[in-house]
Amino acid sequence: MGERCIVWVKVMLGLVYAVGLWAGAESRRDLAESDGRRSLLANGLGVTPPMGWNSWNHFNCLINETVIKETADALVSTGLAKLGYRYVNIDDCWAEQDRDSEGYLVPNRATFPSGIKALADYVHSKGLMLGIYSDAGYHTCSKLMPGSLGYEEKDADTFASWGIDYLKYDNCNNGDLKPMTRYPVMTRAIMNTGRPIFFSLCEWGDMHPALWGAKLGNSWRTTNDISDSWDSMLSRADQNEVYAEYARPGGWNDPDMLEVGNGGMTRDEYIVHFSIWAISKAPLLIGCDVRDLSKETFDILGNMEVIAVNQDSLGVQAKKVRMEGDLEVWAGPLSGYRTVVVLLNRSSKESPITAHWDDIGIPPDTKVEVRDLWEHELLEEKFINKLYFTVGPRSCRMFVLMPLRTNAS
Ligand SMILES: *[C@@H]1O[C@H](CO)[C@@H](O)[C@H](O)[C@H]1NC(C)=O
Ligand SMILES: CC(=O)N[C@H]1CO[C@H](CO)[C@@H](O)[C@@H]1O
Repeated sequence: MGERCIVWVKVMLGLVYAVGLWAGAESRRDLAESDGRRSLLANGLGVTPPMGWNSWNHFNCLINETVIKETADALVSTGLAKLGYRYVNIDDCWAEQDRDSEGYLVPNRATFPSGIKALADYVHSKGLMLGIYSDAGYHTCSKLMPGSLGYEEKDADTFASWGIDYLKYDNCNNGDLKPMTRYPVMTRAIMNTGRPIFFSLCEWGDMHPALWGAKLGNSWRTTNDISDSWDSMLSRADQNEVYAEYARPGGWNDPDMLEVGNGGMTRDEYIVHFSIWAISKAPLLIGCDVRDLSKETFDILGNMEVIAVNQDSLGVQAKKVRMEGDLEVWAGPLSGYRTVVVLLNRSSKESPITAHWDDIGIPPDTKVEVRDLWEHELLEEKFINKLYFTVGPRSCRMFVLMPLRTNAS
């Protein structure tokens, strides 16, 4: 075969390849438009995981407009707001037991006498945003207020008119109707208001919402409620990790809100909690009383370097890449060719843990420099192919690895 002929064959193959690529892209686009994978929810929110505070973990139903306002003040005065914690979210128990004669929700007259609109104005005046809570059922979980099932348009309109920025939508008292028949109705209602409202599906992971949540919400709970204990926290982390590949900008897995600062775990355990939530790209919703924040709690929740991992623009949830008994390596990619690694010792004895490049997705023989996100220092030592650290009992270490340019390249 002559050289010219070979050139022609190459050109033809190139053409076939290009046409194939084009056809592939077209058919993928057709598929996306025809099979309903397009989102009902196109609100542009949640490009990075939401950050803020929610009343439930600390206050349960013991809330009122004073505590919400004081929390907004405290988020600003502590500096947490500046670090990104901007949603102030009211959970269950904010409304009267009954709707008004026209079917509208009524803020609780005793605890929210000024109404929610006034509260939203106040929170907005602080540069923060206000979130509220309802339920895709007949009553909320406390049963102290109505749910939104059957009243989705009315309630969405109400929330929008008050200036609400975030809606957590729970799953209690649902009459055994499937989530897929209840949740999309509220998604549409919210979209119809024209106000961008972050929509948080609180379906507890019952029907694997990671598989369908991104069409309907900006985040979806993958687990039952967290409680303030090491075992509860780790089990939520584990259940949430299973769905890592479904998280992406605009839609996040939610292993429930933070317990950091509520007193049920040690400092090291809370550092594990915050580290795992951060690399899992979980919503970072503080659940303690920020009006009364210890230095220890602030140093955890306010760790800018860990927050930056959570808010990284790549938006890829980390995975558990190696387990040996209670020793685990969690890792995920960050923007700029960086990698974040958490070495986690779940046992009660100190132990060495090794992370290998082939487990954490770094090409072999890559030399990296390592930043310790809890010690806030760049390590002098450079690492090739693995890194190895001793990890305390029920503790973790957290690092960002940055590949170094070698002299050869
Ligand atoms: C408001 O709620 C907080 C927190 O539960 C409580 O300490 C305070 O007494 C309440 N204030 C009023 C006026 O009820
Ligand atoms: C030295 C030691 O026992 N450290 C522990 C940390 O985690 C794993 C899981 O049990 C244990 O194997 C190690 O024993």
